[in-house]
Amino acid sequence: MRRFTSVQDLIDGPGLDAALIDALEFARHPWINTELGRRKTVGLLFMNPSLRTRMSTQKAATLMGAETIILNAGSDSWTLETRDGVVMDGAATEHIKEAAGVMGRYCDVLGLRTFASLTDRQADYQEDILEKFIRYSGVPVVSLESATRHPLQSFADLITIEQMKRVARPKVVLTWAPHPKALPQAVANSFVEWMSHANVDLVVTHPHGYELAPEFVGGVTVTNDQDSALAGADFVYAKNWSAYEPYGQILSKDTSWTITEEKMLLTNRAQFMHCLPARRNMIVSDGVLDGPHSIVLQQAANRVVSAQTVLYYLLKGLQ
Ligand code: AN0
Ligand code: CP
Repeated sequence: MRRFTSVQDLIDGPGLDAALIDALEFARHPWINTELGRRKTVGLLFMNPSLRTRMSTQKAATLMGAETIILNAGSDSWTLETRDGVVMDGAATEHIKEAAGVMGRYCDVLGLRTFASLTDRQADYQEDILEKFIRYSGVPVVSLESATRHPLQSFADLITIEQMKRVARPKVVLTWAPHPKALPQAVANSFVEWMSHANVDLVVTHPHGYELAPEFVGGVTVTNDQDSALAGADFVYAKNWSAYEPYGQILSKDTSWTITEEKMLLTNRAQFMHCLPARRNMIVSDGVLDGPHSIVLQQAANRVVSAQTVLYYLLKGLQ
């Protein structure tokens, strides 16, 4: 495998079923393959904040025996220009072209976090920055959340559902929930994309106006009635996202969409999921997040597993 930017890279590489089997094996035995990354360097470039992605990917690299170098663009490295052909007379000091090229000289595998601008939909949905980073670095790249997807998160979510499901084909509900700031669609897009390839019944629910991009939700069951979506759910995955049209806008902060204990009573004793960070009592009530059906920490733990499995394939590809 030469890159990991969406579920398609696993489908075209080892296959999704094989990747899930390998992931479950890494979850049980994290230290079984510490030689593959020996004398290899994994570089991680963050253009946005992170807790889980940063720590779990570093830990995953350590489990594979690799060194890591982590840079936060704009704070511990230079601010980066990403547009082509511009006169760099503004805040940005270095172009992503050189920055990626230089990092590719130091590192065998690179990770990049680059959130959606939420202003230029075309650039975001073409994955302009991620694609430039891939092109100019010359080494295998793993997405640490790009403008339209968060595949390491979705892979961890799939692993978690596989570990926790009580029926062969669970009902999984992705529900929009309110948030005070405009957030990307990446986590939701990606979750839908991965669940569409999984053995689950997926239902997406959101208020009017929060329709996700057609290339992600085409063929998926979508309803604006949250209560009917929650009926019989085995997993409830809450997430906020801003509108796709008008792009990046907040259309609602309606807290009747917050996941509460009352809402969870509509489900089939569903397990609660969120990628974190989560705003308490906006996205989800304290009672649900602190309650016995919350599996958010297991999801976070599985971020190590998804990153380890992906690094395993990328490092194998270097041999
Ligand atoms: C980001 C998002 O929604 O894409 C990262 C989630 C993993 N969340 C926030 O910025 C709060
Ligand atoms: N879930 C997730 O990606 O968290 P961070 O933004 O903290 O990395």
